[in-house]
Formats: sequence, structure tokens, C-alpha cells
Amino acid sequence: MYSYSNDKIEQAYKAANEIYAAYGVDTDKAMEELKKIPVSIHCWQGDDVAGFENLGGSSGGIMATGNYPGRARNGEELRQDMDKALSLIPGKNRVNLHAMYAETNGKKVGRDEITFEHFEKWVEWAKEKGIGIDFNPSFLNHPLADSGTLASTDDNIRKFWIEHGKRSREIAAAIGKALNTPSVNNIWIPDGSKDLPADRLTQRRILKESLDEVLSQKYNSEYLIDTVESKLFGIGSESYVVGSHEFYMGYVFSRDDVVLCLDAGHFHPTETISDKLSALLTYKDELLLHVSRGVRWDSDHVVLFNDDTLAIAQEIKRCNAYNKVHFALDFFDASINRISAWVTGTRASLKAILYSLLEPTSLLVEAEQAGNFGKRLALMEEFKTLPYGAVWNKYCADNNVPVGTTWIDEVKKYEDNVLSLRK
Ligand code: RNT
Ligand code: ZN
Repeated sequence: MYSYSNDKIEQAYKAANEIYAAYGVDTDKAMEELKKIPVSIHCWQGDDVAGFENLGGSSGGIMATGNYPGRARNGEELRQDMDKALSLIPGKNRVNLHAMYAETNGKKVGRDEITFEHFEKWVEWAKEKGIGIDFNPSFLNHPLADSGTLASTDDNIRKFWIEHGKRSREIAAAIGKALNTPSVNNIWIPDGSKDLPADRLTQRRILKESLDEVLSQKYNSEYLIDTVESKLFGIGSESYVVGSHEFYMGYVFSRDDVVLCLDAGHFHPTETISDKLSALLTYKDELLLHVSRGVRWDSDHVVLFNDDTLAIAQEIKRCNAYNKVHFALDFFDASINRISAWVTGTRASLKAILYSLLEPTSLLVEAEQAGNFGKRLALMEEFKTLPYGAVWNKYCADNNVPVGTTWIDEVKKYEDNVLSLRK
């Protein structure tokens, strides 16, 4: 693979710095800003959303397809793989955990019994790196999730999941406290139906009540941020999902302290989440994004530096909202090397964020305010070829991670030395 010399990186950066300066953009400052924007990297890309419990049961209408060798099977392996991925991704990012990654020392501990101690290894690991952890209750991969969770009409099942939701918040708050950075605890449930339901309203009312109960305990917002994630359809819930976009919009707008999560793959296939950001930020000061890549019916392909990702980043930048939007990833691909999936998706996301920070936005707005839409369009088009790649390379070099394609060789080495020995 082509390996950049330091000279080449510096030369190209110097030229880029001058070109951007001519458009009123300070590339040094953009890199400083990027450093302060963590991307929350999801642990579940490392093991195909399996978790460590092996309980069977519904996978919640999501599915990682493929069986590339070397899947992480326990906490040690998953952390080892994440270490490798993190070493190839610039900046200080965050890690996003799910409750089903609890480590119970071989003991059977129910989802309604888990506590902070089952996540202490993750917390120690994050402490050493100085990074934050986000959290998710797991309403999937469990026999009691087969016919609904928080929206279940069965009292016992619902109670079980309400307790799980409460435990998860308690754990997330303890994690936030231990790491001294709020943990975003995201509630997503799969409840829905394959075919047309006759009564949608009852389940939605039940879900509202269950959420109220799960969220009833107040925690310090310096430790915990509560979010809820909507979805249009899943595998086996094609006709109806209880927690739809309108449902959760209503929920967060009728409460002060609950934040909406938009997953890029959870809407109609031609609908994008980028346009929704300014609408929501008009009313709310905080948002969680699950950045993923929808392909036809799948919502979770590896994130790329493509139009959709760029539009998301551009909108956050143009709304001046990087301090309001939590940028998390959500994809899972079991058909390729899982570490390369993490690195590709996270580097693409950070590159898109940097690209947005480098945009000469004020010139676009100026043209717009002058009513010169031809100029606005022409500038947008010309800005696409500004030398952001040189700034990205410099950012990677400054953060001591591989520049260009050389990280691919590192992943291959790791595959040969570590992953291929997992039989
Ligand atoms: C599922 C949601 C949810 C999950 C993770 C595993 O459709 O997007 O965010 O992907 O919680
Ligand atoms: Zn999601």
C-alpha cells in the first residue's frame, strides 16, 4: 500500500491551508474542533450483535448476515478487537455498549438483575484510555422478547422489561459517574408486527406507560442522558412498529429530559435524516444520531463517506450544533473483516465531520441571503473538490494513526495473528 512520507503530508497540508484560508476557513481550527467531537463506536459490530448470553430468542428484527471468521466471543476478545480498531481511528472517541455484553463470570444473571459490577471490566478499560461509554438496554436476543417487550400486553413480560430498562439506566448513570462523562442510554425496542394489526392504539398507550415507569427515577444529567429511538419497520415487523417516529417525537416533546434518537436507516428508503435535524433543533437542544447506511430493506450497512453521511455532517455544522448532537454509529456486517468494518465506518464518519467543518459555509449563506441561488449552487459544487483530503491526512498523522491505506495492512496482520486463531 502507498505510504505517505511526512514531507508529502506537510507539503499537501500547507497548500490546503492556504487554499482554505482564501475562502475564510482556518484548517488548524477545524482540526482542533474535530478533536472535541467524539464518535460513539458501537461494540456490536465486533460480534454480529450477538452479546455474551446465548439465550436464544428473537433477534429483534435485525440481522447481521455473513460468517467471516474471527468473531469476538467474549469481553476479552471484543475489547482486544476494539483496541485494534481504535488504534487505527484518529482522536478520542467513545464506545457504545449494550446490556447483553454484561460479564457475569459464568453465572446466569437475568436481564432484570444486572448491575454496574457486570460492566466494571469495560469501565476499567475505558478509564485507562480516558474515553466515555454509552449504553443501551437490550430488548432483543432473549426468549422473553419474542412477542413484545415494553409494549407487551402480558403484565409479567412487560414488568420484566421495565425492570431491565431501569437497571440499564442505573448502570449507565454509574458508568457516567465513574468515567466523569455522561453516558447516553438509548432505548430501542423491536415491538411490532409482521402483518396489519387491528389495534395499534392500545400498544402505543402501553409503551408510553412503560417508558414513564422506566424513566421515573431521576438521575444527574452529568452522568446520564436518556434517549429513545424510533423505527419504521424491521424484519418480521414490516407492517407496524409500536415505537414509530411520530410516537417518540410526541414522547420527547411532551417531556423535558428525554432526547430523540434518529437512526439513518429507520425511515422510508428515500427519506433522509439530515433534513430533520434543523426541524428538531428548533425545539430541542439535544439529539442522538445513529449514523448507519440503509441499503434497500437493510438499515445497517457500514457507514461510508457518501452523500447521506455528508448531508448529516453538513447539517450539524450549518446548525452550529456539534455540541448538541451525539454522533453514534450503528451498523453490523458479518461478511467482511469486522475490524475493517469499524475502521472504515468510523474513519468515514470523522472524515465527513471534518469535511463539514472545512466548508466555507458563510459564503454559501451570503450567496443565499443575496438571493443569488445560481452562485450558491455553483459554490456548493466547487467546494466538493477543495483539498480536504490533505487536512484529513494531516489530522491522522498528528493523531498517530495510519495515513491513507496503510491501516488495511495492519488489519490483515491482526487477522493473521489473532483472528484466524479463533476456532
Ligand atoms: C435496531 C436499532 C438499534 C440496534 C442496536 C443494536 O434497528 O437500530 O439501535 O441496531 O441497538
Ligand atoms: Zn439504531
